[in-house]
Amino acid sequence: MSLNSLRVPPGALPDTRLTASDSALALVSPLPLAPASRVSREVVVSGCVKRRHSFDLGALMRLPTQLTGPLDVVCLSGRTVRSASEYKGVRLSALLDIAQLRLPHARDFTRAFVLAQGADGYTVMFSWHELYNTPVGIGALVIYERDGRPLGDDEGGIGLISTGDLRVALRRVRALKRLSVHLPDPPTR
Ligand SMILES: Nc1nc2c(c(=O)[nH]1)N[C@H]1C(S)=C(S)[C@@H](COP(=O)(O)O)O[C@H]1N2
Ligand SMILES: [Mo]
Repeated sequence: MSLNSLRVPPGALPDTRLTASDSALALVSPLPLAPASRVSREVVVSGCVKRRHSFDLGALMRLPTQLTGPLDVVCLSGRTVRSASEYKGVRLSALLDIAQLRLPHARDFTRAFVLAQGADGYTVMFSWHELYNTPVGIGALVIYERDGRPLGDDEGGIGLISTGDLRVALRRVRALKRLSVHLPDPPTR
């Protein structure tokens, strides 16, 4: 299936971010404060993990860093949202390793997946296999710096990126708040 055949219908594109209540708020709020729904200073790892874990900026910076190198952030439409020379962060799998997956039965991992959610509810999925068994996992990063500067409130603070994706903008989650590990029931016959 080609990327184009995967395109969602016009109007369903996740490009529009201002909700009606956000714009109403903008009218009454004279200060350019970043609303809580648009910025993250902490990521919580929850779900099927042994220890629910919270990582703030300091905790992320103490972990082994990964750099992306030059990167075009391209949306589903093909539009380049931005070009960055470098993002800095830590591997998503490193955070999961610290929280430790709680998967009771042998081979449960083969169907486990992780949902990564932004402060506005925007959610993307990674399978265990993508993260631990394909090159995608190497480039799936929780990021906190772009081009040598901390990700500002206007960029959502702590975020997520997946450099191995064809259209990087989609799993570039701004204001990453939560990583939840899930184990679906296997289908029954
Ligand atoms: N939290 C969050 N992240 C998101 C989105 C969103 O709606 N919410 N939209 C995605 C899409 S479709 C695009 S094109 C890019 C836009 O990137 P930008 O915010 O750097 O312009 O953010 C991606 N990450
Ligand atoms: Mo987009």
